[in-house]
Amino acid sequence: MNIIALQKALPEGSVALIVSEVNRFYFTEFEASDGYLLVGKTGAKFITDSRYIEAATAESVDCIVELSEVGDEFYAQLFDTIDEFGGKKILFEASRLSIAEGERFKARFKDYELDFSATLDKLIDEQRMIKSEKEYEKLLGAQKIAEQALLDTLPLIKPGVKERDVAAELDYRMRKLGALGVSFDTIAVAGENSSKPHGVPGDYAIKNGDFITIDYGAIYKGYHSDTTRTFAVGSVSEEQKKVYNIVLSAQLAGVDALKAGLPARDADAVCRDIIKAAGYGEFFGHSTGHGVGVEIHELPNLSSRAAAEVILNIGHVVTVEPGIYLPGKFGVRIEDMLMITEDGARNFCSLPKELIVL
Ligand SMILES: [Mn+2]
Repeated sequence: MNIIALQKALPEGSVALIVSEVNRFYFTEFEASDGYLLVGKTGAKFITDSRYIEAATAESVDCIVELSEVGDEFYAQLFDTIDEFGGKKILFEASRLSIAEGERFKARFKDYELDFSATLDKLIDEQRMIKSEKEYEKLLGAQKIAEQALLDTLPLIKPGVKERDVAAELDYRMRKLGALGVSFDTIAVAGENSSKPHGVPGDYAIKNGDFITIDYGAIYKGYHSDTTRTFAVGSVSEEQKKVYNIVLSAQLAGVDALKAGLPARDADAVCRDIIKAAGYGEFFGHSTGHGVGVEIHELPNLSSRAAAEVILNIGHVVTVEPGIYLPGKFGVRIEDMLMITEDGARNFCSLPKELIVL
């Protein structure tokens, strides 16, 4: 369906030449490190090499699959396809093409007009933001795996256990439960390390009275999940409780505010204003959330820097993840992933959010 939607949106006489791995996957639903996807108004062809041809032929959707020719014949193959699709202008993914690749295409594609502007990126980004029911199911599949893995890992978190062991357990369990991989390097940071929003799990052994923040996700059928929870271990101080509850109220308000028509920057402001009003504004440095899909970070961004025209729409999948980080002390972040629906937003995440003391 994704190829068909792009075909509808393409300007007459243009052919999109998609070379990035992520967008090839998005459109063909087939993962390969090599390939060229040509999409014109009247057809779509995925050209790939012998390592992938058998699987690509069986699994790619809405396009013809062809084995790539070698040498100069390869370019003849591209030109034949472009001509067949009536292409005069070739649109490239400007934001994903290297300058070297662009130069290579310029040298070869003498008889066509080449468009390295943002035209194609805009079409693709607009489309990728709106998730279908099928994509929703894949994202939910990723989330379910991630949640089960965390629930299975929690009993192992206790004083003396190292951050890296928590991260490794979580990754292992996600794989065992069917994840193709992890969404990004799992963050499991405890004690003072938890004040670093994207800290790296190391040899630090968890102590009684620590917070541990776990930010992680699973990849399922090419789609990512993204969740963060902060837990207390053994005991919790009044200051920890206070900060946790400020983040929690900001996160709940952010989740509650999500709806079609809301400017992305306003979604950020809902969370930020609560943290500011509580006196912790300077300790919440990152943006409130981001889109998720075939990439862990995609559009739209829930950010104070988002343009006023960025408006949440039905089908957008975004995270809401405010945090407070007190250097040398501790940090708290709570993150859910949600899809904007006709009547608000559907939360992928069903993990509890109230402060849990492990
Ligand atoms: Mn995130």
